[in-house]
Amino acid sequence: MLDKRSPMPMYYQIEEHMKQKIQQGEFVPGDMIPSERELSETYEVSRMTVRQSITNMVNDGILYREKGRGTFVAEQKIEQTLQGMTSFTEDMKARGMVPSSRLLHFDVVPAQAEMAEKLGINQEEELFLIQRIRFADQEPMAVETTFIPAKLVPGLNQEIVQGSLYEYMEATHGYQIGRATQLIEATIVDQQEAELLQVPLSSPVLVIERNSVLTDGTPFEVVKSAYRADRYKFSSDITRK
Ligand code: 16G
Repeated sequence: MLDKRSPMPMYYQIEEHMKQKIQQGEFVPGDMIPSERELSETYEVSRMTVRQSITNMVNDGILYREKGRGTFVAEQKIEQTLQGMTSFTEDMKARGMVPSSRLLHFDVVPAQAEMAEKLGINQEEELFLIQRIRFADQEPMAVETTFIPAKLVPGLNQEIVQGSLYEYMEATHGYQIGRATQLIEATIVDQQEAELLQVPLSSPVLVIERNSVLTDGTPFEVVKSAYRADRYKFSSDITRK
């Protein structure tokens, strides 16, 4: 199974072999993988080598350990492209997953200096502040905080934002959503986010801040979405000029 003469380290070859098994569906999410002892017999390597492979795969989020129970295959991460300006609802539907939201906040607040500048409005103008947990197939994926100038979407209410905001803006208001600037940053969850996302304290999240404008150039939203880093990875296609 492993090529002992290869310059590729044994632990690396084991990782590749196990990843292949996961990819081929031989191991599915939730399956317990064999014990260190069993794996060291199967691969004919020391337990220390096996331990190194497993630790790497745990750190990469491919496997997870449960104290006193064993090591299991994690859910595969969702790969989200950074091309195209889609909504959470569209992204999940395109994957055959069912999107839903839990509303944490729905308030009208006066714009502070930073938001006023980003949204091209005056300070103290009203903003909708919407905070939602976004679920895919009932699993929490992200905490999302959205600011929208209230004058753009006068009829917005709690019920609407349980569904798709983009659909509402386009279908009800006839707005043409144009483009956005995005910034991605890694952070770790605080206690509240850990509870909302159902992840251990200090888990990593990837925060995307999106500043969006309509096709006529009107800024319409500033959104911060904190995606679970154990469930998400982002990809983009790039071209060398
Ligand atoms: C996505 C967008 C967010 C937008 C939301 C609308 C990113 C990083 N963010 O989460 O800016 O407000 O979709 O979703 O993709 P909705 O139409 O389902 O409410």
